[in-house]
Amino acid sequence: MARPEPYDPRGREAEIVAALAAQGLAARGWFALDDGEVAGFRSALLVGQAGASIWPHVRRWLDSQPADVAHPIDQWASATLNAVAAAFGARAAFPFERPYLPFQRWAVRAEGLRPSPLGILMHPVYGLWHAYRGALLFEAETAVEPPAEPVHLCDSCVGKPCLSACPVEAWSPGGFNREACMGHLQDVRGYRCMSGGCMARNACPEAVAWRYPPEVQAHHQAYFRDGRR
Ligand code: B12
Ligand code: SF4
Ligand code: SF4
Repeated sequence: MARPEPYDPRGREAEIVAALAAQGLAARGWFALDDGEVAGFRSALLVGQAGASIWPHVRRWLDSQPADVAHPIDQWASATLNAVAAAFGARAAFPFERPYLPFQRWAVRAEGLRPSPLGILMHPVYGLWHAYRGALLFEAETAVEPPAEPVHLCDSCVGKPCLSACPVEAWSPGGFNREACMGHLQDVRGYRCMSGGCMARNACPEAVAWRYPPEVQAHHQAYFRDGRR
């Protein structure tokens, strides 16, 4: 099939956004790619989920797959975003691909977000309850305005309860102590974190309506504990 000529992707923005939304995905913001940042590409659209918006789509997709899908969310994202990319002459890039692409830095550029004390970027609407599922890379440049700096909810948070809710104090200003967290999750005492999700993340009083449902959090925790993601 003939390769489409590079075109300004924002000219088709409404179509791209609609194609993503049909799969529970949100266009999170455009950013310019610096020279050679990803060879051959000049602009990109960051793609993510708001709350658990992708979950019904992942479940439906899984119903048509063999029982032993190793990484359900990543494989669904790959199938879904590669199809959208093909329809728009783009290339899809993913947060799980190695070497890792700097998705959080891209989010800072595209959305102006700042990190919470947990390291997870804090969104003014979705709080800690969002994630990046990929980016659509385009060959042509497009006009990109710097993102308006959103309110950083952590600035006005009294007491910062996220920092004191972890039973093994895995979070500190020095970063995330992955070993302490894993040790707890692998112990029977980690039952609450395994079934209902990370207690530190759930201690955040912001964006409660966007919190992932317990079964979604349990899914993520099981993959996290088993080192599968
Ligand atoms: C490896 C990895 C981990 C490792 C190590 C994390 C680490 N801090 O080094 C482990 C397994 C411990 C982990 C845990 C978690 N992770 Co993680 N992880 C990644 C992954 C796949 C690669 C990170 C990386 O090395 N990137 C490459 C470097 C070059 O890019 P970078 O943007 O500069 O990455 C750096 C920043 O993320 C930086 N960082 C952290 N916070 C901030 C904030 C700002 C403003 C900046 C500039 C940088 C920064 O640390 C990274 C390493 O230096 C990313 C996806 C991705 N491709 O980025 C997800 C990602 C960062 N993780 C994510 C999440 C949600 C988690 C968990 C909550 C668990 C989970 N799976 O739900 C925990 C949180 C623990 C924590 N605070 O670190 C999300 C964050 C979403 C968000 N809202 O910000 C990401 C973006 C995945 C996604 N699909 O959305 N993770
Ligand atoms: S509890 Fe407070 S400081 Fe922690 S992530 Fe939520 S808003 Fe930010
Ligand atoms: S999952 Fe549990 S042990 Fe791990 S950081 Fe969160 S609260 Fe702490």
